[in-house]
Amino acid sequence: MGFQALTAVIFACLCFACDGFFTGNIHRNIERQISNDVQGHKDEDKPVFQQHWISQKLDHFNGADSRAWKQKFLVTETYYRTGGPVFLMIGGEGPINNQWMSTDSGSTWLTYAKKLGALCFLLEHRFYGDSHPTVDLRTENLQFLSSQQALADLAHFRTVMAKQLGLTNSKWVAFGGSYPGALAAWSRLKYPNLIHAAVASSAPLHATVNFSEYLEVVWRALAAENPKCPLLVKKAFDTLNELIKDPKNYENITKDFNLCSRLQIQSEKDRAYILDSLADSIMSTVQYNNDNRAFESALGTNCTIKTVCGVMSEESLGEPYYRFAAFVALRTTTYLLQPCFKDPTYSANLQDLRNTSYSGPASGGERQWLYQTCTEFGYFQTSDSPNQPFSGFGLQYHVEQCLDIFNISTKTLYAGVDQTNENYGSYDIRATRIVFPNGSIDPWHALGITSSISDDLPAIFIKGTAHCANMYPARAEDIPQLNLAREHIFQILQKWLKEK
Ligand SMILES: *[C@@H]1O[C@H](CO)[C@@H](O)[C@H](O)[C@H]1NC(C)=O
Ligand SMILES: *[C@@H]1O[C@H](CO)[C@@H](O)[C@H](O)[C@H]1NC(C)=O
Ligand SMILES: *[C@@H]1O[C@H](CO)[C@@H](O)[C@H](O)[C@H]1NC(C)=O
Ligand SMILES: *[C@@H]1O[C@H](CO)[C@@H](O)[C@H](O)[C@H]1NC(C)=O
Ligand SMILES: *[C@@H]1O[C@H](CO)[C@@H](O)[C@H](O)[C@H]1NC(C)=O
Ligand SMILES: CC(=O)N[C@H]1CO[C@H](CO)[C@@H](O)[C@@H]1O
Repeated sequence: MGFQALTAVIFACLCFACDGFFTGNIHRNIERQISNDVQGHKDEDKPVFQQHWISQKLDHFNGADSRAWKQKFLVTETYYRTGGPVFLMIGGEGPINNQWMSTDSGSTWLTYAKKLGALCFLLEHRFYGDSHPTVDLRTENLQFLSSQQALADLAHFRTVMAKQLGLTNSKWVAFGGSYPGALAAWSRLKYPNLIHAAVASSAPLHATVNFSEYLEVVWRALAAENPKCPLLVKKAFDTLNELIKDPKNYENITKDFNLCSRLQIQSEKDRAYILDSLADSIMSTVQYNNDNRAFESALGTNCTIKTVCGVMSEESLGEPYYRFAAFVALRTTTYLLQPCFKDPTYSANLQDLRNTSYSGPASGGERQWLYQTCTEFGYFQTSDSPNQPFSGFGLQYHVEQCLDIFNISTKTLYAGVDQTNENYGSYDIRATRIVFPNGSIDPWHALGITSSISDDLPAIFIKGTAHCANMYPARAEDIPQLNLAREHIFQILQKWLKEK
C-alpha cells in the first residue's frame, strides 16, 4: 500500500457517515456535537487509520474548467488481505467522523471488513468538513455542490486509488446511511463498472418537496410505545398553538420551555420556526431512538421514545402542555447538557444560515445541506398531514427558506426535485446488487425501498429500529432482529463478492 503513516494528529470532529438530515434548523443538529476529541491512533507506532487528500475537479461536467481542489479521505489497511475487496464508506452532510474508521469501535462495516479481508476507505463529501472545493460557501459557489458532482468525485476516487494501489480488478463495495445511503445506491446505478455492490442503509431514494409522511411515522412510532402517547403530544401542541397566538403568553412560554431569549413573534415565520424547533425535540428523539450513536460521541442518546411517552403520561406534571414543556426542558438540560433551549427568532437563524464562511455558525453542514434540499431533494418535514401530532410549520414555511437564504424560487425547487427523480429513478431504481436495510420506526423509511424489488435488490426490514441502526456497533441490548439484519447483510455481501 502506498500510504504513509500520519504524524500524530488529534482530530476534533463533529458528525458522521450515517446521519440524519439537516433541515435548515441549526438547533436540530446540536446534539450531534461531539463532546470530546477523538484520537486517530491507538499509539504513535500503530496507526489504526490514516488521513490523506486526493485532487478532484471542481466541475466534473465541464471539460474546459480545470479548477481543482483537495478532498479528504481516511483509510485503514488493518483488515486487508491480498485479493480482498475494497469497502468505500461514503461521507454525507457533515464532517466525517473518525470513529467510523476506528478498529476499536466495532462499527458494523468494519466487522464485515475483518471477515472478508477488505481495505476500507471513508471519503468526505465535497463542501462538508475539511473538503472545500471553493474559498467560501457563497451561493454562486454552491452550484458545484450536488449529488451528481459527489458521485463523480467518488468515481474518480475509485479509479485513481485502484490504479495507485494495484486494485483495479478488486471488487469495490459502497456503504452509506441516510443521504450517503442513497449515494451508495446511486453509485452502483451510475458507475456499475466501478462499484460492484452497495449497502444503502435508511436511504431516501425518492425526492419530494412535501415530505409530510415523516411525521406520520413519528405518530406511529409513539403509538407503538403507548397508544395514548401521540394523542397527548397532539393535545399539548394544540394548546401551545393556541397560547402562542396571544402576546400576553410569550413570557410564560419562554419560561415553560426554557427558551434562551424572550419569545417575540413578529411574523408568521417566527411562529413556524419556534413550533418546528419545539416539535423537533420529539422528531429527533424518534429518528435516533435507541441507536448506538454514543460510539461517535453523540449526546442525548439515552433520550428515547420511552422518555417522551414517560413524561407525557406523568399526570402529576399537569396538563399535557406542561408535560411537553417538561420533556423539552429535560432533554435540553439533562440529556443535551445545554443551559437553555434556543434563541427563538427566525431572523437569528436566518442570519446564521446566510453566513458564507467555512467557519460560520451553520458551516458544520446546515447551510450546505439546506442548499441541497432547496436544489435537489426537498425532503421538507412539513406538518401538513392530518395524521400526525403537530401543526404550524407547513410547506410554505420550508419553501420560503430557500428564497430567504439562497434566492431559490419555488419553481426552481420543484424542477430540481423532479430532475433528481428523473435522473436516479426514484423507487424504480434499475440496478443490481444493492441491499436496502430499513427500520420500522425511522421516519426516513417512508422515502426508501421497503420491499424487495428482486433477488438482486433486496430490502431488509428491521422491526423496531430507527435511523441507520444496523450500521452502529452491536450492543448486548440490541434487539434480535437487529443482529439478524446485520448477519443477513453480511451473507448477501459474501454471496455478491463471489459473483463476477
Ligand atoms: C403565567 O403563568 C403564571 C404561573 O403559572 C400564571 O399565574 C399566569 O396567569 C400566567 N400568565 C398568563 C398571561 O396566562
Ligand atoms: C446514558 O446511559 C449510559 C449507559 O447506558 C449511562 O452511563 C449514562 O449515565 C446515561 N446518561 C443519562 C444522561 O442518563
Ligand atoms: C460569519 O461567521 C464568522 C465566524 O463565526 C464571523 O466571524 C463573521 O462575522 C460572520 N459573518 C457575517 C456576515 O455575519
Ligand atoms: C402536503 O402533503 C399532504 C399529504 O400528505 C397534503 O395533505 C398537503 O395538502 C400537502 N401540502 C401542500 C401545501 O400541498
Ligand atoms: C433573485 O432571483 C431573481 C430571479 O432569479 C433575480 O431577478 C433577483 O435579482 C435575485 N435577487 C437577488 C437579491 O439576488
Ligand atoms: C417500515 C418499513 O417500511 N419497513 C419495510 C422494510 O422492508 C420490508 C421488506 O423487506 C417491508 O416489508 C417493510 O414494510
